[in-house]
Amino acid sequence: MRKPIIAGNWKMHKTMEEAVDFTEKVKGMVPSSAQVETVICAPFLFLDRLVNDVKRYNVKVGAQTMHYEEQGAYTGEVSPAALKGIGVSHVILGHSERRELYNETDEAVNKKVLSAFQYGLTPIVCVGETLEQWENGETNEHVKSQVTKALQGLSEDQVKSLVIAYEPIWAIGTGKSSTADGAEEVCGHIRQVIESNFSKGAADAVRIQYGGSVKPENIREFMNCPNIDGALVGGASLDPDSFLKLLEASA
Ligand code: G2H
Repeated sequence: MRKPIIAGNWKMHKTMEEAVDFTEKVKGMVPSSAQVETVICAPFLFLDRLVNDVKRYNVKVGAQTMHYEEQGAYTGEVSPAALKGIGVSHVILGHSERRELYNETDEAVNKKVLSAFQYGLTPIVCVGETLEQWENGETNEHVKSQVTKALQGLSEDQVKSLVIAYEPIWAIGTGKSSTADGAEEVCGHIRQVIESNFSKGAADAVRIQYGGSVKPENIREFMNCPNIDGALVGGASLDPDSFLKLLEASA
């Protein structure tokens, strides 16, 4: 049995005051960690405060990206060691916005995934196709390539413990979500890729989230799919009531 995982991806939203207000409203209301794993992926600036505010309340805190080196002359970057040092547990890697807007390559994503494991962080590895690839029927091929490259060099145990987020780019922040059947088919394909690249054990254990315009009204459709183990949620994770509804629907 794979435990559902719901991760809020706040992207570049909220001030510190708003972040603290959010955690005040949700803490104490979050379902038990035995039912659902809850993660908030916030901008770097709020992480230290959030870790301290929510650590007793079944909520884990994640970053939205990181550098793969431990330290060095990389102006503006944040290292995995620094994240681990303040109690961050998860990190989103290879989000399509990072790939598109900041030229993050499959090779860089792979380096970051390897580095995250080195520092004890759980990667949430994002993959997904563009509208054009979807329309041309290239989804499976593209996603297979992204998964294969991102997980190169990992051990079977590492694959078992990570999270993959399937996010069709055309569904991100557009209000246009994939159908549950469509998402299920691609998530099943991702599991097959893991099985052929690693093992059946790894494929059965790895958790795969769907992401792209998930909201309280549609999350159950996705959570009912056998190959979907949770959601990576942007817009609908910003409001405390909406975030709590997403958790309730997944517990
Ligand atoms: C996809 C998702 C969160 P949204 O980027 O990663 O955002 O739920 O706003 O589509």
